[in-house]
Amino acid sequence: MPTIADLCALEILDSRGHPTLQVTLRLDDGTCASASVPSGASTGANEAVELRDGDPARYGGLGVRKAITHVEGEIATALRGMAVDDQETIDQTMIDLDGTDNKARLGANAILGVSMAAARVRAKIIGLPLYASLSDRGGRQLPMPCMNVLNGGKHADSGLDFQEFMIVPVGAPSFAEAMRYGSQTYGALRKILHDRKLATSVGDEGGFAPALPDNEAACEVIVEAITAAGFRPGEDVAIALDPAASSFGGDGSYNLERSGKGHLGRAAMLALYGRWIDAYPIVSIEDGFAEDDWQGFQNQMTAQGDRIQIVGDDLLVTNPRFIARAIEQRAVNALLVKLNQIGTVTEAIAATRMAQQAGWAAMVSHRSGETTDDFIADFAVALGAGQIKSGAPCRGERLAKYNRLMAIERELGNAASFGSPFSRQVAQ
Ligand code: 2PG
Ligand code: MG
Repeated sequence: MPTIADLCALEILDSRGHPTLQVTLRLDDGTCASASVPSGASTGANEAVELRDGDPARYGGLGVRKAITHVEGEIATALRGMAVDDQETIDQTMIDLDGTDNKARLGANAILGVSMAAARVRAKIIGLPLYASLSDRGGRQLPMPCMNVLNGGKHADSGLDFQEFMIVPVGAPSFAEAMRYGSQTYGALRKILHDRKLATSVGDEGGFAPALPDNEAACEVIVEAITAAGFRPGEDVAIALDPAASSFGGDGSYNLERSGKGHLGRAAMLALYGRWIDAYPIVSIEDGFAEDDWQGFQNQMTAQGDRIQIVGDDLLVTNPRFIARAIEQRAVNALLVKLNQIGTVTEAIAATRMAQQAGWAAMVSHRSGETTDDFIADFAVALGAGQIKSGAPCRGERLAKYNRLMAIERELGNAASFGSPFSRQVAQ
Protein backbone atom coordinates (compact mmCIF):
# COMPACT_ATOMS: atom_id res chain seq x y z
CA MET A 1 0.00 0.00 0.00
CA PRO A 2 1.51 3.34 -1.05
CA THR A 3 1.85 6.01 1.61
CA ILE A 4 1.18 9.75 1.83
CA ALA A 5 4.09 11.72 0.38
CA ASP A 6 2.80 15.23 0.14
CA LEU A 7 -0.12 17.60 0.67
CA CYS A 8 -0.64 20.90 -1.04
CA ALA A 9 -3.51 23.35 -0.80
CA LEU A 10 -4.63 26.15 -3.07
CA GLU A 11 -6.81 29.15 -2.26
CA ILE A 12 -9.65 28.96 -4.80
CA LEU A 13 -13.01 30.75 -4.95
CA ASP A 14 -16.40 29.21 -4.18
CA SER A 15 -19.70 29.83 -5.98
CA ARG A 16 -20.21 33.10 -4.07
CA GLY A 17 -16.73 34.36 -4.91
CA HIS A 18 -15.39 33.68 -1.42
CA PRO A 19 -12.06 31.96 -0.86
CA THR A 20 -11.96 28.28 0.04
CA LEU A 21 -9.41 25.46 -0.11
CA GLN A 22 -8.63 22.89 -2.75
CA VAL A 23 -6.41 20.22 -1.25
CA THR A 24 -4.30 17.80 -3.29
CA LEU A 25 -2.89 14.69 -1.68
CA ARG A 26 -0.03 12.84 -3.39
CA LEU A 27 1.09 9.32 -2.58
CA ASP A 28 4.67 8.09 -2.91
CA ASP A 29 3.73 6.10 -6.00
CA GLY A 30 2.58 9.33 -7.67
CA THR A 31 -1.19 8.79 -7.31
CA CYS A 32 -2.95 12.10 -6.61
CA ALA A 33 -6.46 13.19 -5.65
CA SER A 34 -7.96 16.58 -4.88
CA ALA A 35 -10.96 17.85 -2.96
CA SER A 36 -12.53 21.29 -2.51
CA VAL A 37 -14.22 22.48 0.65
CA PRO A 38 -17.75 23.96 0.79
CA SER A 39 -18.84 26.81 3.07
CA GLY A 40 -22.20 27.85 4.53
CA ALA A 41 -23.95 31.19 5.09
CA SER A 42 -26.65 30.20 7.58
CA THR A 43 -24.24 28.36 9.84
CA GLY A 44 -25.17 26.64 13.08
CA ALA A 45 -23.55 28.09 16.21
CA ASN A 46 -22.07 24.68 17.07
CA GLU A 47 -20.54 23.87 13.72
CA ALA A 48 -16.85 22.97 13.48
CA VAL A 49 -14.89 26.17 12.92
CA GLU A 50 -13.91 27.31 9.45
CA LEU A 51 -10.54 29.03 9.76
CA ARG A 52 -10.42 32.42 8.02
CA ASP A 53 -7.43 34.77 7.97
CA GLY A 54 -9.27 37.81 9.34
CA ASP A 55 -7.04 40.13 7.29
CA PRO A 56 -9.39 42.90 6.11
CA ALA A 57 -6.99 43.75 3.27
CA ARG A 58 -7.65 40.37 1.61
CA TYR A 59 -11.16 39.21 0.68
CA GLY A 60 -12.65 41.20 3.57
CA GLY A 61 -10.97 38.86 6.05
CA LEU A 62 -12.21 35.66 4.39
CA GLY A 63 -8.84 34.47 2.99
CA VAL A 64 -7.77 30.93 3.88
CA ARG A 65 -3.98 31.25 3.81
CA LYS A 66 -3.65 30.20 7.45
CA ALA A 67 -5.63 27.01 6.77
CA ILE A 68 -3.38 26.36 3.77
CA THR A 69 -0.29 26.75 5.94
CA HIS A 70 -1.75 24.16 8.32
CA VAL A 71 -2.42 21.66 5.53
CA GLU A 72 1.04 22.01 4.02
CA GLY A 73 2.82 22.26 7.38
CA GLU A 74 1.58 20.52 10.52
CA ILE A 75 -0.94 18.21 8.87
CA ALA A 76 1.44 17.09 6.12
CA THR A 77 4.16 16.40 8.69
CA ALA A 78 1.76 14.30 10.79
CA LEU A 79 0.37 12.28 7.86
CA ARG A 80 3.49 11.78 5.74
CA GLY A 81 4.36 8.08 5.51
CA MET A 82 0.85 6.91 6.50
CA ALA A 83 -1.06 4.42 4.35
CA VAL A 84 -4.43 5.58 3.06
CA ASP A 85 -6.25 2.30 3.58
CA ASP A 86 -7.54 3.43 6.94
CA GLN A 87 -9.58 6.64 6.75
CA GLU A 88 -10.37 6.54 10.46
CA THR A 89 -6.72 6.67 11.49
CA ILE A 90 -5.99 9.54 9.13
CA ASP A 91 -8.97 11.52 10.43
CA GLN A 92 -8.24 10.71 14.07
CA THR A 93 -4.63 11.82 13.62
CA MET A 94 -5.86 15.23 12.44
CA ILE A 95 -8.44 15.48 15.24
CA ASP A 96 -5.74 14.75 17.83
CA LEU A 97 -3.30 17.13 16.20
CA ASP A 98 -5.90 19.91 16.28
CA GLY A 99 -6.62 19.26 19.93
CA THR A 100 -9.79 21.38 20.21
CA ASP A 101 -13.45 20.31 20.44
CA ASN A 102 -14.43 22.14 17.28
CA LYS A 103 -11.33 22.01 15.05
CA ALA A 104 -10.76 25.71 15.66
CA ARG A 105 -6.97 25.51 15.80
CA LEU A 106 -6.13 23.92 12.46
CA GLY A 107 -9.51 24.77 10.91
CA ALA A 108 -12.29 22.37 9.95
CA ASN A 109 -11.84 23.58 6.36
CA ALA A 110 -8.18 22.50 6.37
CA ILE A 111 -8.97 19.14 8.00
CA LEU A 112 -11.98 18.34 5.81
CA GLY A 113 -10.09 19.08 2.58
CA VAL A 114 -7.43 16.55 3.56
CA SER A 115 -9.99 14.01 4.76
CA MET A 116 -11.95 14.13 1.48
CA ALA A 117 -8.79 13.99 -0.64
CA ALA A 118 -7.62 10.95 1.36
CA ALA A 119 -10.94 9.18 0.73
CA ARG A 120 -10.62 9.91 -2.99
CA VAL A 121 -7.04 8.71 -3.26
CA ARG A 122 -7.94 5.54 -1.39
CA ALA A 123 -10.70 4.84 -3.91
CA LYS A 124 -8.16 5.21 -6.71
CA ILE A 125 -5.67 2.87 -5.05
CA ILE A 126 -8.21 0.13 -4.49
CA GLY A 127 -9.68 0.67 -7.93
CA LEU A 128 -13.27 1.37 -6.93
CA PRO A 129 -15.55 4.31 -7.60
CA LEU A 130 -15.74 6.58 -4.55
CA TYR A 131 -19.30 5.52 -3.66
CA ALA A 132 -18.23 1.87 -3.54
CA SER A 133 -14.98 2.47 -1.67
CA LEU A 134 -16.71 4.55 1.03
CA SER A 135 -19.41 1.99 1.63
CA ASP A 136 -19.22 -0.93 3.99
CA ARG A 137 -22.44 -2.30 2.52
CA GLY A 138 -22.02 -1.80 -1.23
CA GLY A 139 -24.07 1.38 -1.70
CA ARG A 140 -26.61 1.03 -4.49
CA GLN A 141 -29.41 3.35 -3.47
CA LEU A 142 -29.71 6.65 -5.34
CA PRO A 143 -30.97 9.47 -3.11
CA MET A 144 -34.20 11.38 -3.70
CA PRO A 145 -33.12 14.86 -4.88
CA CYS A 146 -34.66 17.79 -3.01
CA MET A 147 -34.24 20.77 -5.35
CA ASN A 148 -34.32 24.26 -3.93
CA VAL A 149 -36.28 26.32 -6.47
CA LEU A 150 -37.12 29.45 -4.45
CA ASN A 151 -34.41 31.08 -2.33
CA GLY A 152 -34.89 33.45 0.58
CA GLY A 153 -33.42 34.17 4.00
CA LYS A 154 -29.66 34.53 3.97
CA HIS A 155 -29.40 33.10 0.44
CA ALA A 156 -31.21 35.81 -1.52
CA ASP A 157 -32.62 39.33 -1.27
CA SER A 158 -36.12 38.09 -2.04
CA GLY A 159 -39.20 38.89 0.00
CA LEU A 160 -38.97 35.50 1.71
CA ASP A 161 -38.04 34.98 5.35
CA PHE A 162 -37.81 31.25 4.77
CA GLN A 163 -34.54 30.17 3.20
CA GLU A 164 -35.44 27.22 0.97
CA PHE A 165 -38.50 25.98 -0.88
CA MET A 166 -37.61 22.64 -2.45
CA ILE A 167 -39.37 20.38 -4.91
CA VAL A 168 -39.18 16.62 -4.35
CA PRO A 169 -40.03 14.36 -7.32
CA VAL A 170 -41.55 11.64 -5.14
CA GLY A 171 -43.31 9.91 -8.04
CA ALA A 172 -40.27 9.55 -10.30
CA PRO A 173 -39.23 6.01 -11.12
CA SER A 174 -35.47 6.70 -11.29
CA PHE A 175 -32.94 9.33 -10.30
CA ALA A 176 -32.58 10.52 -13.89
CA GLU A 177 -36.36 10.87 -14.20
CA ALA A 178 -36.45 12.70 -10.87
CA MET A 179 -34.07 15.27 -12.35
CA ARG A 180 -36.30 15.60 -15.39
CA TYR A 181 -39.39 16.17 -13.20
CA GLY A 182 -37.38 18.74 -11.22
CA SER A 183 -35.97 20.53 -14.22
CA GLN A 184 -39.33 20.75 -16.01
CA THR A 185 -41.04 22.07 -12.88
CA TYR A 186 -38.23 24.59 -12.45
CA GLY A 187 -38.73 25.68 -16.08
CA ALA A 188 -42.48 26.06 -15.54
CA LEU A 189 -41.81 28.13 -12.43
CA ARG A 190 -39.50 30.44 -14.38
CA LYS A 191 -42.22 31.03 -16.95
CA ILE A 192 -44.89 31.76 -14.32
CA LEU A 193 -42.61 34.26 -12.57
CA HIS A 194 -41.62 35.86 -15.86
CA ASP A 195 -45.26 36.20 -16.99
CA ARG A 196 -46.03 37.94 -13.68
CA LYS A 197 -43.15 40.30 -14.24
CA LEU A 198 -41.32 38.90 -11.23
CA ALA A 199 -37.56 38.50 -11.20
CA THR A 200 -36.14 35.24 -12.53
CA SER A 201 -32.60 35.93 -11.37
CA VAL A 202 -31.34 33.24 -9.01
CA GLY A 203 -30.04 33.07 -5.44
CA ASP A 204 -26.99 31.32 -4.03
CA GLU A 205 -28.41 27.84 -4.52
CA GLY A 206 -29.81 28.39 -8.01
CA GLY A 207 -33.43 28.90 -6.97
CA PHE A 208 -35.34 31.98 -8.09
CA ALA A 209 -35.46 34.94 -5.74
CA PRO A 210 -38.61 36.90 -6.64
CA ALA A 211 -40.21 39.61 -4.52
CA LEU A 212 -43.22 37.48 -3.55
CA PRO A 213 -45.67 39.01 -1.06
CA ASP A 214 -45.03 36.39 1.63
CA ASN A 215 -43.72 32.90 2.38
CA GLU A 216 -47.03 31.21 1.67
CA ALA A 217 -47.14 32.68 -1.84
CA ALA A 218 -43.98 30.67 -2.50
CA CYS A 219 -45.81 27.40 -1.77
CA GLU A 220 -48.71 28.48 -3.96
CA VAL A 221 -46.58 29.35 -6.95
CA ILE A 222 -44.64 26.07 -6.65
CA VAL A 223 -47.89 24.08 -6.72
CA GLU A 224 -48.90 26.05 -9.82
CA ALA A 225 -45.56 25.27 -11.44
CA ILE A 226 -45.86 21.54 -10.67
CA THR A 227 -49.28 21.49 -12.34
CA ALA A 228 -48.16 23.65 -15.28
CA ALA A 229 -45.31 21.22 -15.89
CA GLY A 230 -47.86 18.41 -16.20
CA PHE A 231 -47.21 16.75 -12.84
CA ARG A 232 -49.57 16.00 -9.96
CA PRO A 233 -48.76 17.96 -6.79
CA GLY A 234 -48.05 15.52 -3.97
CA GLU A 235 -48.11 12.40 -6.11
CA ASP A 236 -45.43 13.24 -8.65
CA VAL A 237 -43.77 16.24 -7.08
CA ALA A 238 -44.00 17.29 -3.43
CA ILE A 239 -42.55 20.20 -1.43
CA ALA A 240 -39.85 20.32 1.25
CA LEU A 241 -38.98 23.42 3.28
CA ASP A 242 -35.92 24.68 5.06
CA PRO A 243 -37.04 27.85 6.84
CA ALA A 244 -33.58 27.93 8.55
CA ALA A 245 -35.40 29.47 11.50
CA SER A 246 -32.21 30.29 13.42
CA SER A 247 -31.70 33.12 10.92
CA PHE A 248 -34.94 34.87 11.92
CA GLY A 249 -35.65 33.53 15.37
CA GLY A 250 -34.39 32.50 18.76
CA ASP A 251 -35.64 32.18 22.33
CA GLY A 252 -38.94 30.81 21.06
CA SER A 253 -39.72 33.97 19.07
CA TYR A 254 -39.70 34.34 15.28
CA ASN A 255 -39.55 37.58 13.31
CA LEU A 256 -41.10 37.24 9.86
CA GLU A 257 -40.29 40.84 9.01
CA ARG A 258 -39.37 40.46 5.35
CA SER A 259 -42.85 39.25 4.54
CA GLY A 260 -44.42 41.79 6.90
CA LYS A 261 -45.93 39.15 9.17
CA GLY A 262 -44.26 40.43 12.34
CA HIS A 263 -43.33 38.32 15.36
CA LEU A 264 -44.69 34.82 15.90
CA GLY A 265 -44.22 32.77 19.04
CA ARG A 266 -43.34 29.06 19.12
CA ALA A 267 -46.97 27.95 19.17
CA ALA A 268 -47.94 30.28 16.31
CA MET A 269 -45.08 28.94 14.18
CA LEU A 270 -46.24 25.38 14.81
CA ALA A 271 -49.79 26.35 13.88
CA LEU A 272 -48.52 28.01 10.70
CA TYR A 273 -46.71 24.81 9.68
CA GLY A 274 -49.85 22.82 10.52
CA ARG A 275 -51.96 24.97 8.18
CA TRP A 276 -49.39 24.67 5.43
CA ILE A 277 -49.16 20.90 5.78
CA ASP A 278 -52.94 20.76 5.34
CA ALA A 279 -52.94 23.09 2.36
CA TYR A 280 -49.80 22.08 0.41
CA PRO A 281 -48.10 18.76 -0.41
CA ILE A 282 -45.31 19.28 2.13
CA VAL A 283 -43.33 16.16 3.04
CA SER A 284 -40.40 17.60 4.99
CA ILE A 285 -39.55 20.64 7.13
CA GLU A 286 -35.94 21.31 8.16
CA ASP A 287 -35.02 23.73 10.94
CA GLY A 288 -38.59 24.91 11.35
CA PHE A 289 -37.47 26.20 14.74
CA ALA A 290 -34.25 27.89 15.84
CA GLU A 291 -31.25 25.91 17.01
CA ASP A 292 -31.80 26.94 20.63
CA ASP A 293 -35.50 25.99 20.53
CA TRP A 294 -35.42 22.27 21.35
CA GLN A 295 -38.92 22.63 22.77
CA GLY A 296 -40.18 23.86 19.41
CA PHE A 297 -38.78 20.76 17.66
CA GLN A 298 -40.21 18.44 20.30
CA ASN A 299 -43.64 20.05 20.00
CA GLN A 300 -43.47 19.69 16.24
CA MET A 301 -42.51 16.02 16.50
CA THR A 302 -45.48 15.38 18.77
CA ALA A 303 -47.95 17.31 16.63
CA GLN A 304 -46.67 16.64 13.09
CA GLY A 305 -43.94 13.98 13.28
CA ASP A 306 -46.17 11.26 11.91
CA ARG A 307 -47.20 13.39 8.91
CA ILE A 308 -43.95 14.95 7.82
CA GLN A 309 -40.21 14.48 8.03
CA ILE A 310 -38.68 16.83 10.60
CA VAL A 311 -35.04 17.48 9.79
CA GLY A 312 -32.39 18.84 12.15
CA ASP A 313 -29.65 20.94 10.55
CA ASP A 314 -28.40 23.85 12.69
CA LEU A 315 -29.93 21.99 15.64
CA LEU A 316 -27.65 18.97 15.22
CA VAL A 317 -24.69 20.20 13.11
CA THR A 318 -23.91 16.59 12.06
CA ASN A 319 -22.53 16.09 15.57
CA PRO A 320 -23.12 12.84 17.50
CA ARG A 321 -23.39 14.80 20.76
CA PHE A 322 -26.49 16.68 19.57
CA ILE A 323 -27.84 13.69 17.64
CA ALA A 324 -27.79 11.65 20.86
CA ARG A 325 -29.75 14.38 22.64
CA ALA A 326 -32.28 14.57 19.81
CA ILE A 327 -32.79 10.79 19.87
CA GLU A 328 -33.33 10.92 23.60
CA GLN A 329 -35.71 13.88 23.46
CA ARG A 330 -37.50 12.80 20.28
CA ALA A 331 -36.76 16.18 18.72
CA VAL A 332 -36.55 15.20 15.01
CA ASN A 333 -36.92 12.18 12.76
CA ALA A 334 -34.24 13.01 10.20
CA LEU A 335 -30.65 14.26 10.07
CA LEU A 336 -29.20 16.75 7.63
CA VAL A 337 -25.64 15.62 6.89
CA LYS A 338 -23.03 18.26 6.08
CA LEU A 339 -19.42 17.15 6.01
CA ASN A 340 -18.02 20.53 6.93
CA GLN A 341 -20.27 20.92 9.97
CA ILE A 342 -18.29 18.18 11.68
CA GLY A 343 -15.06 18.31 9.66
CA THR A 344 -14.01 14.75 8.74
CA VAL A 345 -15.40 12.01 6.50
CA THR A 346 -15.17 9.49 9.36
CA GLU A 347 -17.24 11.61 11.73
CA ALA A 348 -19.84 12.39 9.06
CA ILE A 349 -20.24 8.66 8.43
CA ALA A 350 -20.57 7.99 12.17
CA ALA A 351 -23.21 10.71 12.52
CA THR A 352 -25.21 9.30 9.61
CA ARG A 353 -25.05 5.75 10.93
CA MET A 354 -26.17 6.93 14.36
CA ALA A 355 -29.22 8.62 12.86
CA GLN A 356 -30.05 5.63 10.68
CA GLN A 357 -29.77 3.26 13.63
CA ALA A 358 -32.28 5.42 15.49
CA GLY A 359 -34.70 4.87 12.61
CA TRP A 360 -34.30 8.38 11.26
CA ALA A 361 -33.99 9.38 7.63
CA ALA A 362 -30.83 11.11 6.39
CA MET A 363 -30.47 13.91 3.84
CA VAL A 364 -26.97 14.66 2.59
CA SER A 365 -26.50 18.38 1.91
CA HIS A 366 -24.42 20.85 -0.06
CA ARG A 367 -23.62 24.29 1.38
CA SER A 368 -24.70 27.63 -0.03
CA GLY A 369 -21.03 28.27 -0.92
CA GLU A 370 -20.03 25.38 -3.17
CA THR A 371 -17.47 24.32 -5.73
CA THR A 372 -17.79 21.86 -8.57
CA ASP A 373 -16.53 19.11 -6.24
CA ASP A 374 -19.09 16.28 -6.38
CA PHE A 375 -17.97 14.31 -3.29
CA ILE A 376 -21.39 14.42 -1.61
CA ALA A 377 -23.01 12.58 -4.54
CA ASP A 378 -20.85 9.50 -3.93
CA PHE A 379 -21.16 9.98 -0.19
CA ALA A 380 -24.97 9.88 -0.35
CA VAL A 381 -24.95 6.65 -2.35
CA ALA A 382 -22.30 5.04 -0.16
CA LEU A 383 -24.30 5.74 2.99
CA GLY A 384 -27.66 4.81 1.51
CA ALA A 385 -28.80 8.20 2.77
CA GLY A 386 -31.99 8.12 0.74
CA GLN A 387 -32.07 11.89 0.17
CA ILE A 388 -29.80 14.67 -1.06
CA LYS A 389 -30.20 18.41 -1.44
CA SER A 390 -27.89 20.21 -3.81
CA GLY A 391 -29.92 23.28 -4.75
CA ALA A 392 -31.86 23.94 -7.94
CA PRO A 393 -31.36 22.06 -11.20
CA CYS A 394 -29.36 25.15 -12.24
CA ARG A 395 -25.79 26.52 -11.69
CA GLY A 396 -22.80 24.35 -12.39
CA GLU A 397 -21.73 23.78 -8.81
CA ARG A 398 -25.24 22.47 -7.93
CA LEU A 399 -25.52 20.30 -11.03
CA ALA A 400 -22.07 18.78 -10.54
CA LYS A 401 -23.59 16.65 -7.77
CA TYR A 402 -26.83 15.79 -9.56
CA ASN A 403 -24.98 14.97 -12.78
CA ARG A 404 -22.57 12.73 -10.90
CA LEU A 405 -25.57 10.88 -9.45
CA MET A 406 -27.00 10.34 -12.93
CA ALA A 407 -23.65 8.85 -13.94
CA ILE A 408 -23.60 6.59 -10.86
CA GLU A 409 -27.15 5.42 -11.60
CA ARG A 410 -26.15 4.49 -15.11
CA GLU A 411 -22.98 2.79 -13.95
CA LEU A 412 -24.91 0.68 -11.42
CA GLY A 413 -27.43 -0.30 -14.08
CA ASN A 414 -29.88 -2.90 -12.81
CA ALA A 415 -28.20 -2.94 -9.41
CA ALA A 416 -29.30 0.68 -8.76
CA SER A 417 -32.30 1.24 -6.54
CA PHE A 418 -34.39 4.39 -6.21
CA GLY A 419 -37.63 5.12 -4.43
CA SER A 420 -39.45 7.72 -2.43
CA PRO A 421 -38.73 7.83 1.27
CA PHE A 422 -41.95 9.83 1.56
CA SER A 423 -44.62 7.35 0.54
CA ARG A 424 -46.16 7.48 4.01
CA GLN A 425 -46.54 11.25 3.93
CA VAL A 426 -47.77 11.38 0.34
CA ALA A 427 -50.41 8.74 0.96
CA GLN A 428 -52.08 10.87 3.62
C1 2PG B 1 -28.85 24.88 4.90
C2 2PG B 1 -27.67 25.18 3.99
C3 2PG B 1 -27.65 24.48 2.68
P1 2PG B 1 -25.97 27.07 4.35
O1 2PG B 1 -29.22 25.71 5.74
O2 2PG B 1 -29.38 23.79 4.88
O3 2PG B 1 -28.80 24.68 1.92
O4 2PG B 1 -27.40 26.54 3.87
O5 2PG B 1 -24.93 26.30 3.61
O6 2PG B 1 -25.96 28.55 4.05
O7 2PG B 1 -25.88 26.81 5.83
MG1 MG C 1 -30.64 24.08 6.65
